[in-house]
Amino acid sequence: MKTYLITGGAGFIGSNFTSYILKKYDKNSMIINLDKLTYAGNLNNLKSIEKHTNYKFIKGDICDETLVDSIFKNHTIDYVINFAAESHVDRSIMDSSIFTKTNVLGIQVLLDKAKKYWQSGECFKPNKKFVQISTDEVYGSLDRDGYFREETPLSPRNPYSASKAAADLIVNSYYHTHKMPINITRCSNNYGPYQFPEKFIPLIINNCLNNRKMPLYGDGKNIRDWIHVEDHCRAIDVVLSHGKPGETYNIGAHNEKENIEIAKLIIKYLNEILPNYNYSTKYISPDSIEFVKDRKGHDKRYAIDSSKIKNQLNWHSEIDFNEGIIKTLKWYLENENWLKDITSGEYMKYYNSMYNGR
Ligand code: NAD
Ligand code: TDX
Repeated sequence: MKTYLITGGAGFIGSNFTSYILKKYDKNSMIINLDKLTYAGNLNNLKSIEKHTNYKFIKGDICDETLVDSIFKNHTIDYVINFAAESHVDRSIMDSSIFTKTNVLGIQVLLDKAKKYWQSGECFKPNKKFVQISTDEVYGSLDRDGYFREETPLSPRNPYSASKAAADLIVNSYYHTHKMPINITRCSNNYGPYQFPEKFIPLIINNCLNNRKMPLYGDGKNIRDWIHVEDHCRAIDVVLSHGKPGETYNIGAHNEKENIEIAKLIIKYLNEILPNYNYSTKYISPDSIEFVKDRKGHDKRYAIDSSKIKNQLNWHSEIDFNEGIIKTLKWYLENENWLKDITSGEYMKYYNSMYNGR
């Protein structure tokens, strides 16, 4: 029986991971989900497991030392997996203060409390693990060639990725200084169910369904390397149980695509499947694509070399990109209420301030 402290478990990846672990290990896992429920946190992501006897939700901030201390005091935590973060680059360009607070100060609080309760003399108790969920963005931006490897120097270029890189350095320092059993994972762009529609793929799906244009920043030729969230969750599980303390693992599925390719693919697949659904929109025109003002400092290309986790931990991605996208489109079409709930009110304020007249 392992007790997991999952932070940010009501967000996109954290909720997928929580459900994945409970489904896989069931009564052999106990999950405590600590989440502040920011605009991105949504308890509806966890409806299928909320009544599970081995699941407990705590609303709170990872920066709250008293609260985090009490969680460690009252439970024997085996694993900490930190998903909690401010995660959207565009928001960090508008205002970066909360990014530094949550992503940098928050990790220090979590590390200090884990250290306090896990350390016994000079050593750590056996079988504990602290995994920091980082991102490929910490490596900066690639041109046409090359891949991010674990040894690639950190060179973050926007306030979000800078805060994630700062956290990585702090996490690594706890390994080198205290021998704390940490791992860092750096994954590429995720897609899949429950992703908040400020991110590119759910945003353009939601726009299509609401007869809005698909905004492509700049010339639409920036490249991201996509992975289905389920493949990411499996990789984190493998790192938790088999990752060597102190090591960083890149996670990716070799799906490098220009943003415009993704937009065209989504139009193609939506036009194939929409007639089977009860939506007033039945056809998405290729003219739905609209080029808008570029993101400031827009990173050109991300591409992950994940041979380390493949060779050392025997993980590889399993979900084919085209199949994963179709599955994701169907999920959004079948979960109209989930999408409607989070795209009224505050979301439209954000959307209008970002995109109107862009
Ligand atoms: P998300 O924005 O969907 O979810 C973040 C969650 O953290 C939300 O539930 C939010 O309420 C919670 N949270 C925010 N601040 C908090 C705080 N101070 N205390 C407690 N909870 C707080 O993000 P996501 O896309 O699921 O990303 C999860 C993690 O994975 C992040 O650390 C992100 O940097 C990393 N990551 C994301 C991607 C991606 O493509 N989405 C890729 C690689 C790495
Ligand atoms: O409206 C849009 N139009 C557009 O062209 C949006 C929201 C995005 N884009 C572009 C920008 C990027 O090139 O699409 C690409 C993907 O954008 P995002 O979904 O905002 O992701 P990105 O900036 O690549 O960062 C993501 O991957 C790394 C996650 O948001 C991070 O949390 C993760 O660490």
